Amino acid sequence: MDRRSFNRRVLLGSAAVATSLSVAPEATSATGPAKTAPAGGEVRRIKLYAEKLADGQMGYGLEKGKATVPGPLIELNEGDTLHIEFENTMDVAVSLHVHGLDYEITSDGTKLNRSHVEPGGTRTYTWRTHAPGRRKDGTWRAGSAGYWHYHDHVVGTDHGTQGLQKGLYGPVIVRRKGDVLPDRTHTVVFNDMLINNRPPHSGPDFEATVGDRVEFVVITHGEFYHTFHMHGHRWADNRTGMLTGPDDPSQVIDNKITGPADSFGFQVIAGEGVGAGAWMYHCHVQSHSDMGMVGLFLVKKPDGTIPGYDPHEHGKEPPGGGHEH
Ligand SMILES: [Cu+2]
Repeated sequence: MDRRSFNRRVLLGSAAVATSLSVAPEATSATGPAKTAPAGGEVRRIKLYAEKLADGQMGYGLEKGKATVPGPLIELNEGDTLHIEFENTMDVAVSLHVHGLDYEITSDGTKLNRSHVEPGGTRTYTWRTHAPGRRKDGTWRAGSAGYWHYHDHVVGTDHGTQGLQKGLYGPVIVRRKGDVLPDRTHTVVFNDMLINNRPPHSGPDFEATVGDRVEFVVITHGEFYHTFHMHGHRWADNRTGMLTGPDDPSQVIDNKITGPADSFGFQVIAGEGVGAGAWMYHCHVQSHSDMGMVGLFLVKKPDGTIPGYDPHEHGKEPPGGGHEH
């Protein structure tokens, strides 16, 4: 991925998924060779802001005044280094703590080692990634590739408990050279009894057209264990969520237990073998789904219609944002 396409992905961040409405049928990836991730090794730099939102929540954003919950998707390729110029625009101390990546203790994002940011302050956090390889002692060292996440570790308590409750979290994807790239990526965060800090029974809903290659990043925060289930679609329970071939022993699933700070991801071909429809995804702990931990994967026909689905009947707001590729 060259620098320009990286910037497009990161900077588009939470740009509305509305462009998917105009995706031509021939642009769907399942009909041609899949695009794949290049080798990493680049040094990149972004700005990130922590902000209070109008509704009392808190979010991370790539531009001032544009913070979102979840925060922006940050994508890297194994071998990349990312310098994040982080600014705290809030009146409480905050931090940035990442899972899965390499960072020195000065980028830990905790008060324990003074790597947080006081109100009005700035700090550069540096995240590094590496490809897998053999150590000198002969053992195998895992690469950084995976579905990871970042979050505050300071607001409310020394573990960022209140910051997490208020929305200071976001997704990180590290790709390995050759990993299949999706058409777009959506983030689902089970945070206590909410999804993406939205009111119960209000999604978020995600739109696609039959044949689109859609990636989901699923993260859990808070106090509870959940089970993520998606109707009509399945994935492999491994690093990428995709089988590497006919002999890949990974189990294929459509339901996965996930606890606080867990993260996983997968790609589906929207409507593959099942067609268009308003496909539910939800926590499968029955009381949790009954209390509103449910959203829709709205898979449209090429003509834009969804059989059997009337949005007004469901009293739905427009679908939530996504990260277009
Ligand atoms: Cu649940």
